Formats: sequence, C-alpha cells, structure tokens
Amino acid sequence: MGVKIHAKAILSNFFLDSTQAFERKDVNRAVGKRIIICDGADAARLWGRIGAGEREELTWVPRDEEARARPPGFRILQGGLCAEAFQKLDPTEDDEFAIVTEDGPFLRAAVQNIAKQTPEAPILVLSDRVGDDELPNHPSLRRTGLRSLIRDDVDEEFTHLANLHRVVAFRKLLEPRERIAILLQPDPDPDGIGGGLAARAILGRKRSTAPLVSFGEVTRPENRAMLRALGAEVRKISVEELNEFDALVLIDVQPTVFGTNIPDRLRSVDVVIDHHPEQSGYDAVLRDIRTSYGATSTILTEYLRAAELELHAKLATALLYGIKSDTQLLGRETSRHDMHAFAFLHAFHSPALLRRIEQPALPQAALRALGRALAQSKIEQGIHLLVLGRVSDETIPQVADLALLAEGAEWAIAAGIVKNDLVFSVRNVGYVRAAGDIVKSIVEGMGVGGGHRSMAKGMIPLRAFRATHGRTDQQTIRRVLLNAFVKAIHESS
Ligand SMILES: [Mn+2]
Repeated sequence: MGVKIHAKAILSNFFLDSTQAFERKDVNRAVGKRIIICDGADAARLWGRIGAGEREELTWVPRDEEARARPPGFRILQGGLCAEAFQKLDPTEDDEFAIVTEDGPFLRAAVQNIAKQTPEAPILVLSDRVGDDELPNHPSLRRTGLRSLIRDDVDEEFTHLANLHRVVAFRKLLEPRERIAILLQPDPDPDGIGGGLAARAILGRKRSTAPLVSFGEVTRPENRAMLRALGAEVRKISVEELNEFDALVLIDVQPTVFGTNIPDRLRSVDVVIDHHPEQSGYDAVLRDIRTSYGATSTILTEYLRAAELELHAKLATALLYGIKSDTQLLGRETSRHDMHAFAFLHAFHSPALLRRIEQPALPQAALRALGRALAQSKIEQGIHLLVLGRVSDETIPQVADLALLAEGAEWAIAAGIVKNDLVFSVRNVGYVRAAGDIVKSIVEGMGVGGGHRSMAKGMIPLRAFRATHGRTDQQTIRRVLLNAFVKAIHESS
C-alpha cells in the first residue's frame, strides 16, 4: 500500500497540460552541462549536502579566510571571478549556470564573465538576499532563494505532518467503535458525499459499518446521478435512528444546521470536519473546521495524502467533483488548498466516470421526448426552447445543455412536466444577463426558481400555471414560456 507522489511534479504537469502556457521552444537545445558556481565554502557545503544532480559541475570561489577549506566534490575557480577562470570551464551555449551567492558584486561579476563566454546560456541565481534591483541585466536570468526553497518544502512537510496527526487521532477515536454514522447535511451535495466517502476510506470501513446517512434525501438530479455513477448510497434516517450507532461523524456540516433546537444526540458528537463558519452550541471530540477552504473534500484529500493511502479512481473522482461543484470549478471562494487538492486528485481521477456524473446517460424515453421536441424546435431571438412533455426531472437539465449547442442559441430552455409541476432548466452562453435573475422574474408569484449566471432552474405547480393561463398542454406551455423569456431577456434590462 502507499503510493508516494511528488506533489510538485503533479502540480506542474497539471498546469502545463491544462494551460499550455509554456511553448517548449527549447526542445531542440542539446543537453549541456550545468555549471554551479558557489560563493564561499558555506554555499558549496550546502549544495554538497543537497547532492549534485546529473550533469552538474560544481565549482566554488573561496572567500578570503577559506583558502584551505576544500568542499568535497568542488573544483576551485582558479583566480576567482576572472575571464581565464571561466574560459577553463570550457562553457558552450548549451550549458546552464547557477550562481549561489548573497553578494551583489559577486553576482554581477559572475554574470558578466559568463555572458562574455556564452551570451545565450541561461543563468539561475540562487540568492535569498540580493534584491531584484541588484540583479544584472541578462535576457535569460531567473532568481530564487536556495534557503527559501528548502524552507517552503519543510513548511509543506509540516502541513502534511499536521494532517497525518489528525488522521491518527481520527482513526484512534473510531477504531474501537462498531457502527459509525457518517452524517451529511439534509439533501447531501457532492462535497458532502465525496468527503463522506473519503472519511470512510480513511477509517478502512465498509458501507455496512460506516454508512453515509442524512435526515433528508438527495433530491438534486445531478447529485443522484453522482451516487448512481459511484455506486454509492446515502441512507435517509430519523434522529431516533442515530441511536443504532455508537459513533457520529459529521462531514461538511455542523450540528447547528439541524435547527436552533439541536436534537440531544447531536449536542455531543465524535467528529466534525467542515468548511462552513464555526458554530457554537455543541461538543465534538475532534473538530477540524477550516473556513478558508472552498470544500470539505479538500480537507479530506489532504488527510488521504498525508496518510499516503492508496487513492482509487472512484474516490479521487468523487472528491474532485466535490471540490469542483462547491467552488464552481475553482471559481468563487477557492483557496490555494483547493487548487492543490484538485491538481493532486486530477492525476488519479477517471475522466470517463466524471463525464458520467456530469452528463448522465439519457434514458430512451427521454430521447423520444427530445426527438419530438426537436422536430418543432426553432430559435427565436436567440432563445431555443424545447418542451418535452412528461419526463423524469434529471432529463430536463441535460436537454437544456444540449439545446444550447444549437447554432444561434444564446439561451436554451428545456421544460417538462415532473409529477405535478412544470419544471424548466435554463442555460445561457455566459455573456448575457444572469440566468438566475431571469428565472426569478418568470416564476414570480407562481412558483420557485433561481440559479447562477449561466444556469438556473424554475418550477411552477401545474395548478398555478392553469389558474393563470387556462391550460397546461404543450402548445400553451411553449407559447407562455417563450413570451415570458423574450420579455424578461430582451425587454426589461
Ligand atoms: Mn461544502
């Protein structure tokens, strides 16, 4: 067990892949040597302790009193920073240089001599003290601090250590318990589900001894699709049923969410892991609340990393989707922790599984309804409206996504009848008015609705629709919705 991953490699690969920010123009450079120039014995010894990399030639320039010191592995620059000494290094334009110094004049002299021999060779300056304004002019020079590089890595390791410490306490507390309830918020969302599954994996439990439970059902179609795709389950239980369990772990939620009158059983719980603002009025043996985090899944991802647990594609995908959905794809309220966790998970997740969660398969009945709706589809004033008839509610957002693909569509609306309600999903191309505002104005007085900039959902009870418009056949629905959207989008801005 245990896959050790170098986080920085993953991060840089991820960002290279996804941004393609760097054109690799230098791929045709021949591989040269790396010439390291250390100012004094201390710098040389530090480099020696880090260990020489491949193709590295270690050189040093003694300070006055150091003439007799001989850092192992280093060759002395005869005569110091002078042209002859650099000539003897036999540098070519394919070589790279590093200069390790805290001294401005030393740095400038070294850069000058390198540039005289090989004007094109790039130079890495490793200095924590030389200021940016003291850096000599050179087309390919980059500066960073050797000590601060090591410092950053040490600090990062301490962060992993703190997470490991929490994992150890978490396991120790719950190891002797027989049945553990992993309690999510009512109507659990992807962040809670992903975090809950991770908590169970960290405890080494199965569904039978550590089920995900909630006082409410998972109602949103996309969240139900997530559970289906993952083969996961959230059991709806009552507060009384909590007595079946001898441990209570709250993920992405705190007891205060269950009302001002917290049920007795929830006044004292075992574990709370959450990123919502910290509340008082309850006790928890272990409490890990990180309000600067965009997702609870990020906290659990850090646990998994610190514990060096083998990360399966399914769990990685659940956590990735949890972070993605809570931060709206690393948009609002995203911390660097979320970015790092996302990049880390990205290396392990299953793109096919993620696609299945985000674009669930269309049932055949939905396809037929879509076919009929498409046969009458036209785009009027940039609005593409598809009226589906009676469908399952998860079909509607998927059809709205599809409808936005039509040429000329700036807005897509898919409407259908689910049980006793007219339900519609709205999408737009993003540079127009906010979908949530439009939907709110349309359902006003009749139903409920809301959403974000580019996606929204509305619901009008059929009875209310009939009371206002007389009928609920597809023609009427189509006419009423189209008029309402044209008016809301084009006339009242
Ligand atoms: Mn959350």
